[in-house]
Amino acid sequence: MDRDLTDERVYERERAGSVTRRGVLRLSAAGLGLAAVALSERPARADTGPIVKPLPPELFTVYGSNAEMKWEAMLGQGYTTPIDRFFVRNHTRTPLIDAGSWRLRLWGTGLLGSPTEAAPIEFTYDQLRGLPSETVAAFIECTGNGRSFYTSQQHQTVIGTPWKLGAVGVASWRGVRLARVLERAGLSRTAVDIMPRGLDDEFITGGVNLGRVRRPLPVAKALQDVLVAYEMNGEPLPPDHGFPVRLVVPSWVGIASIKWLGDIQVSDEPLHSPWNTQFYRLFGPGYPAEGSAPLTGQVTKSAFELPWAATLAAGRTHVLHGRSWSGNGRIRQVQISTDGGATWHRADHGDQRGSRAWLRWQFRWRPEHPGSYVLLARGTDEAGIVQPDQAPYNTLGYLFGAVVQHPVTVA
Ligand SMILES: Nc1nc2c(c(=O)[nH]1)N[C@H]1C(S)=C(S)[C@@H](COP(=O)(O)O)O[C@H]1N2
Ligand SMILES: [Mo]
Repeated sequence: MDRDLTDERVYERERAGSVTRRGVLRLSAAGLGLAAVALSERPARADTGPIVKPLPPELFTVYGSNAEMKWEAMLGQGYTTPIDRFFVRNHTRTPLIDAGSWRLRLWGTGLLGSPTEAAPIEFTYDQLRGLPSETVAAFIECTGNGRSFYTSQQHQTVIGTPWKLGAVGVASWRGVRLARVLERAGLSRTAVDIMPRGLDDEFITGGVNLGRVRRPLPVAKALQDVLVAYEMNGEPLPPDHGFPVRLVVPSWVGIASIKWLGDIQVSDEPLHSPWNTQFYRLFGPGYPAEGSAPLTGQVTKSAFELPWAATLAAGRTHVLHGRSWSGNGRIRQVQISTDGGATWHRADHGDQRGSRAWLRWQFRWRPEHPGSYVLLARGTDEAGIVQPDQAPYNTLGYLFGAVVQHPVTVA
């Protein structure tokens, strides 16, 4: 595989090269102005690497500060992804935060009285936990999930972590509605954008400090279904997934779900950060120089709960398991092909738990003859979107929604 694709730092340097001079000035000014809040809240941590939890090779493939789940690790599991195998995507490293001294701070011109960053409205961890809670099953998926297939299936060069399909997981998230927190903080009717920001280290790339990870979210989405989450699968959020509190922005690109949430700027004007200007847009032929509009919803995808590549016995019936999901809502149907797409058969499935998670399915397959096979799974979502054969090319390799060709040896 191309060297650029396996090295996250090369990826970041490449992207930094495309920042305009004006962009750099604006961004570093923002980075400086916003840098000071978090430091006192973060105790020093032992240098255990960018991710805290164990990353055994039977569960994960590791790329620097990121780790993707191996899909065979979902075989025999329940509806949600257990925490021990949920993928991790860190721009820098997992911070260890003390929930007792932690505060969620809200400020900006979109709140009544325009509280400033220096004198924000604050919530403690216990105050948030004391508000009425809600639990939602939702996937979080990296925008670049499936990126490596641009190269292996479409012979295109893309920049970024070469994920297969494992940069996705579904958890049962519990927390308080962001709408309720904004209401309590005094949301003004003139507010248009919010900018949640993490307490992890500032992100430095190509010698440019882009400040702490933050990405604007329109108020309309913030009020719709976003959760300020403090529990994952019934446990307090683990450090790698955002302890003490993260946003869960259902159905949207993973970057929206800011971990280690420290503050939220609420603004009566549109907000910008590198995470909605430089990154998380579509760039390349057919797109304007500044890229597409900022990305929002995820595309439809399907994955088999099989090793990559898998080996199966000839002359026996195998029950193939898998899952399909879509940013557009529920999955209506899943079709399987074992002959390279010449014929398609409906997979069996039950009901999907909610419209923001995934559908589990199975398909019985009896390969009679030894040899090399390619398995295909193709989902159709409730918007009628059928996974295509080709994903539209973009240089950063986002939103790979084409049918993935899963290699299997029958022996
Ligand atoms: N503060 C902060 N939030 C973040 C990130 C980060 O590096 N820092 N990564 C984002 C990206 S790109 C993704 S895909 C998801 C990954 O969530 P997970 O690590 O819990 O799977 O978190 C998002 N939230
Ligand atoms: Mo991501």
